[in-house]
Amino acid sequence: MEKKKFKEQDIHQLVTLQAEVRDKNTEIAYLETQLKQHQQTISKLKQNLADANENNDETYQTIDQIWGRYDKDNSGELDKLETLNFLNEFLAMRNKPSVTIEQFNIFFKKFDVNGDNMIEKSEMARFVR
Ligand SMILES: [Ca+2]
Ligand SMILES: [Ca+2]
Repeated sequence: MEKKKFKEQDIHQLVTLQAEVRDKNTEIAYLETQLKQHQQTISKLKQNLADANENNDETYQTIDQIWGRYDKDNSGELDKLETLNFLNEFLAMRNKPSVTIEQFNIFFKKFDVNGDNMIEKSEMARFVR
């Protein structure tokens, strides 16, 4: 009697374990699906990042091309007058009217991110893009 009871317990334990294994397998399958989705998201993000870097390179190439024309004193930054010349020519290229001093000051403040009254290349990159 004692032996039989023991066996039943074992069987019960085994069934419980089997059920647990089934649950775990279901969980694994679910996690695998999730993993696949995350991997897809990651490769999409990687692609976006690669595209963004490509755009970035293009942006900097454009800036390098125009920079020399406007950075008259070769300081590596555009001061307010240099930026004004750049902006007006940039707008003319796009058939837009020149800015007023007020508009220019607003523009300048917006793009002079670090507030040193100079436009650096990194600040220009924000504008060209
Ligand atoms: Ca300069
Ligand atoms: Ca600045």
